[in-house]
Amino acid sequence: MLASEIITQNLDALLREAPRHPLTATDKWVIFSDLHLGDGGPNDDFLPNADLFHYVLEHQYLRQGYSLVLNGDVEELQRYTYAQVARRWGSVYALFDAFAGTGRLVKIVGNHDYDLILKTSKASPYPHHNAFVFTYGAHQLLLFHGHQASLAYTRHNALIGFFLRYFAQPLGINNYSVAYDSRKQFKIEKRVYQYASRRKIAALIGHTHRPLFESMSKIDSLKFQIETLLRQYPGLPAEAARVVEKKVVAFRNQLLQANASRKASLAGSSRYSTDILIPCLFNSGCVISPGGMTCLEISGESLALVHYFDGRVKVARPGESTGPGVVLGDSPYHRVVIHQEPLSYIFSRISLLA
Ligand SMILES: [Mn+2]
Repeated sequence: MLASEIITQNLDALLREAPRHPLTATDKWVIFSDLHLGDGGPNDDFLPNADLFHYVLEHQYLRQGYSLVLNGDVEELQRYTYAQVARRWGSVYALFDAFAGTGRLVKIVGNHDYDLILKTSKASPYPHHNAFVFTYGAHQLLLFHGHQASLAYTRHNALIGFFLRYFAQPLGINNYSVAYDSRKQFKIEKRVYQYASRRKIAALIGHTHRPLFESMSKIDSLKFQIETLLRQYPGLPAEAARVVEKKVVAFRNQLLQANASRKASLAGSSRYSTDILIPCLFNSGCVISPGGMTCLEISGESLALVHYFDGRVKVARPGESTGPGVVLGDSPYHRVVIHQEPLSYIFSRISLLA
């Protein structure tokens, strides 16, 4: 069987077997992935953004009545035991407990925390899923971590528990995952994109650590917004024109910064096919970027890609910054909405274009 057929079967099974939740006007959800919680030591990828994550999850989401989806790679169990992670990050688990206690937590497994669903680590108190589906009328938004679109994992799937238990850990083989290599990222994104457009659904993943909105990277998204504004500009009354001018300049500066920080590589490209771009692929990014963290939000029947960062941290990669945004309370943390669209608009475009 062809690789693409195996992956299609895999993703069809996820779509068929996932728990479903119908979205309504009052639903408020936040989706985070790729926290990679470790033991708090110097190699713990979560540590640098731990305070940012804790603050935002508590103030911005728990207290404001959101439900939480954790879309995989929450625990870094390829390098640490669950007990080590739970011991160090009790304060984070206390927040997860608060969501779970009111029925507001959905936890999905990724490739780095896969053994939680195999029950090899019995300590985790939460149910674990391979995927989750939001329905919106007849439309479907499929949430899964994303590694299922890689054939390496597909081949391992049947044996993965056995492999982890009896070979990987005793031999000290921790990492058979994708490197964050842009060609591999692109391949996974492309497969999920092709699957979602063929099934006329929206797919929401993590795994590649690259935030995407409507199949577009941040660079594409900025270009798109500049174009949209320029189309509105001619014939605007003076006052509205000035608002648009300011926005275009701000987006233009962000775009120049973003372009300067990364070479024109696959990582900046949205071209999954030579045909029209279908707005069917979303990625929440990750919590462990040096430039802060990103997530996806559903509220008021809209979907938004949001970036949070610590204003005190001088970012090594300026392209990650997205403008000052809004400062949260008296914290050093900033919130920037990168892109937001109504669900009805997203789904009607998928239906019509795919
Ligand atoms: Mn992953």
